[in-house]
Amino acid sequence: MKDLGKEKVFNVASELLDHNAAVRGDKVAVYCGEEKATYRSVLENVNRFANVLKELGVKAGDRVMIVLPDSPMFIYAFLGSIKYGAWPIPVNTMLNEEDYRYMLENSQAKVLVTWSQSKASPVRPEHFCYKLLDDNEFITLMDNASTEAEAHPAREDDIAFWLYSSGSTGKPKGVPHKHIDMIHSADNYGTGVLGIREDDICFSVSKLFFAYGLGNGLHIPFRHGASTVLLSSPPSPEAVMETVVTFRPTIFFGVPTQYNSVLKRMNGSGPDDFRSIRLCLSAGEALPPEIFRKWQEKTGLEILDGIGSTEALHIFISNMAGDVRPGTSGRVVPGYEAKIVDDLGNELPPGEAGHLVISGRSITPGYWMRPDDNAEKFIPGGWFKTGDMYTQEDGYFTYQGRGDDMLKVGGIWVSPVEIENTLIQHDAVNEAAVVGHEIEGLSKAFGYISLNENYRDKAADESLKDEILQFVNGRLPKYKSLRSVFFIDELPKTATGKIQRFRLRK
Ligand code: 3UK
Repeated sequence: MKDLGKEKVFNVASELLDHNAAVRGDKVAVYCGEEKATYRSVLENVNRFANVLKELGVKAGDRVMIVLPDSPMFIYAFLGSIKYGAWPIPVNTMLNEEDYRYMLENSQAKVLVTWSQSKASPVRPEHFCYKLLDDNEFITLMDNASTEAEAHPAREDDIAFWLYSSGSTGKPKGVPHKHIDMIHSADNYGTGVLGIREDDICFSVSKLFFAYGLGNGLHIPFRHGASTVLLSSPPSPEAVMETVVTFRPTIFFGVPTQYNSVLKRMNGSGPDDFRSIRLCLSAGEALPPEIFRKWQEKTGLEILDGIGSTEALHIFISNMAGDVRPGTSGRVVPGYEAKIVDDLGNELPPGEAGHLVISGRSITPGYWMRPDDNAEKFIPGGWFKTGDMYTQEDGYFTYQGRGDDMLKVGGIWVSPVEIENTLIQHDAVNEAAVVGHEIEGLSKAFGYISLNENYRDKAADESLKDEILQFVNGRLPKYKSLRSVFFIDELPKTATGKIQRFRLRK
């Protein structure tokens, strides 16, 4: 049966901007340092960006990779690409050249928007046409472009943008999202959990290149005519506190590690600094009850923990204001369904741990060119397997751990394999396995190492441990750094020779 509603022209960039520009054009949509952008000027700059793509000969469906700090330009490039019908792909700004090369190749991006000093900037794959640098002639192109543009006549279920998500093989997977996905998550979570209103000011410590940050800092506030505060610099606790005091946000989003580091710097400051905030949200990894308690003690505010994913675009299970069960991820967000199943897909009774599967309209139609992953993760009947183990009681869902070996550190996926591969580059290292252990309730990466023959007598040597730590941490981005290493005689393995990381976790 044909759903005529879905045949309607629907471009989410227009959906998020046209009405706002018409009814609240002079309202500040984006605060960023000294810069303020009204809804009207956001629309104009989004149109300029769309026109720049047109001038470059970019076609609808071409990929536009965005490696930019949180800034108004990020939003112009992102929504401008969508308006034009190209597919923007915001990517983590903290990666190294090789990561960018992989994603540029994998996505066959035609355009890269970044700045000259970024590690993405030197990459030049063959297919690639244009590099737009936020610190040179690109600015002139923007200045000279028209402030009016026609929206690409997309449909609700057409692809609008991609994100990248790390997989268990360690190679990031392209996650396409549809035009309607942003509206769906902004309505479900924005209304159902945040109760967001026009006069709210959102501040997301998590950056826009995460699905979490993108919703918090862009499509949720824009969908509801609210405002967003962007912090371009890395979110040190000092910068976070200063941003809160300067811009007086009403809704505050972070991952548990960020709450923890703000808590540790909060000496002297107290409820007063946070008095503008009416809601605090957390996602990315489970929020330890201890952090919930300390935060409430210091600020008087509850933190609402919720689980989301890149594939679902945003949060699908969450605690609600006035109904928090610390240590749980809360209840299903209206608009989604969730159940816990055994290995065969049978639903389990309350209290039993199993695989969390979800359904809802904002879920990706499938990974880009990953048929095996798609076959594994998308279950007939419209269910998506999150890869997480959960229990459920009285409708409250509790996280039990990952079904695979990926680590979440600071809310970001870290592949053990990548760190292991760096570890074994050290002369002393024979084999290595990396697992997460909890420190004060938060997951950190630890390395287990068997030493090469000629280093075996150094097994008790603390300075060798330090040397290896410095070696590996100096070669990887900071968020992938190891907390410490342990020497063991031999790594636990299966009969087929696969490292059994779960045995080291215990
Ligand atoms: C884990 C959690 C326990 C879980 C995300 C909010 O984190 C996000 O997306 P990712 O694709 O990772 C998804 C995975 O992260 N996770 C996330 N939140 C929680 N585990 N408690 C939580 N509250 O393993 C999940 O499968 O990076 C979070 C909104 C959008 C997002 N993309």
